[in-house]
Amino acid sequence: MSKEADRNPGFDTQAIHAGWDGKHALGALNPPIYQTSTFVFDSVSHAQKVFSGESAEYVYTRGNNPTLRLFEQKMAILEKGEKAVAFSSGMAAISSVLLSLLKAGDELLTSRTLYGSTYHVATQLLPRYGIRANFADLAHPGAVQAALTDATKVVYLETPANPSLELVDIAATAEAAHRRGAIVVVDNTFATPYFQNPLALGADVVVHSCTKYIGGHGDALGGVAVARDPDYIFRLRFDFLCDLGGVLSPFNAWLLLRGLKTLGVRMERHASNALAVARFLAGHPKVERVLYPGLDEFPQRELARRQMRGYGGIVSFEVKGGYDAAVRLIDSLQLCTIAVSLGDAETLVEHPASMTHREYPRERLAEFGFSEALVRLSVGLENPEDIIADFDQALRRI
Ligand code: LCS
Repeated sequence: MSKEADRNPGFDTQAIHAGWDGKHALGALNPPIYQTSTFVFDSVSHAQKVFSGESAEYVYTRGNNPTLRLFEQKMAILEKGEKAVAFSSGMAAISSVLLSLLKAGDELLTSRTLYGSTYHVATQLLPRYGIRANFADLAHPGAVQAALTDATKVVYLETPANPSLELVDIAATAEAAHRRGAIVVVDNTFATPYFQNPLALGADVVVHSCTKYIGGHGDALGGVAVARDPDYIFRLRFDFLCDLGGVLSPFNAWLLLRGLKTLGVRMERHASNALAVARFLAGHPKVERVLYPGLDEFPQRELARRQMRGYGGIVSFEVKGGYDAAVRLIDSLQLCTIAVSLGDAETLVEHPASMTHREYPRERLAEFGFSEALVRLSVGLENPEDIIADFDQALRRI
């Protein structure tokens, strides 16, 4: 903020102003893109001061860069954490966080529905390093307590989950995990900090795919981890990001900063459009069930109200007629676009069992909270009546 405020500024004000006053950039309204790989020293003794940590200046963009730092500061504020570290993608953030918190012999406890690549990390990558992943229905109260073992060091969850939209009670999970000395990591990609702050509910680390709503325009990959403990973020940056090398580019940090300015207004519109589409689908005779935390009939409606301030832009639904009907419906859409990713201005539609979640064993999808009839919809910013009209015509074709 450019001036000391005696009251806490609101979310949108912070998203626009926090960390930036333009004074150091010739008065520019927008921050510059520090498009540089390295930083210059006056002398070896100057370099020694920076390398020893005596002076907090920049060395090399793999360690930090002013454009990235501004993005990290904003994300830490918006997520109600102390510090953040940016990554080149959501997966770079997630894999680095998991590798930083687990070692051979440890166990990861995770919710049964996860984004496909995160599921792959848990089931394929971590076991190669002697780390076991246990899956449980963490949406079920009491499940976390029953599934925790002495070896569980991390409880990892998505809420709402991709693609089932199942919720996990963050506060209750954190309480149970902390009692057994485990750390809780929450992927907050679907809700965004505009609608949910897991750290304020007791989680230890929040991760995001910033590729989605944070950027908001489908033009940049990025990720971030935010924590309450600044020492953890320091270690994550220097012991993992710097060595594994999944660094965000300055240009993408700038695009994400631009996206953050409109996150609040975009999320309001994504959510109101999603509710309108979800209500239309819920009333349609060819639709079996609709999953959207903002619908009154959503099975975890009370939890949604308790831990979220709004319900986001993702709607999943099952059509009557299974796989064939789902595929025919998707192929019949004219305005809505068939694509993975989510959180963009365009309404994006995909078939998780064939696309993002094809790693999941087909015959056991029900165990993971979805089915081959499931269609996932990232409701965009178009006029809602046009999105609904497209689904109306496509549903007529099945
Ligand atoms: N977490 C969630 C909840 C996600 O949905 C994704 C990507 C990631 C993490 C990974 O982020 P990335 O590395 O792509 O920035 N989800 C995608 C999806 O559902 N379709 O395409 C990508």
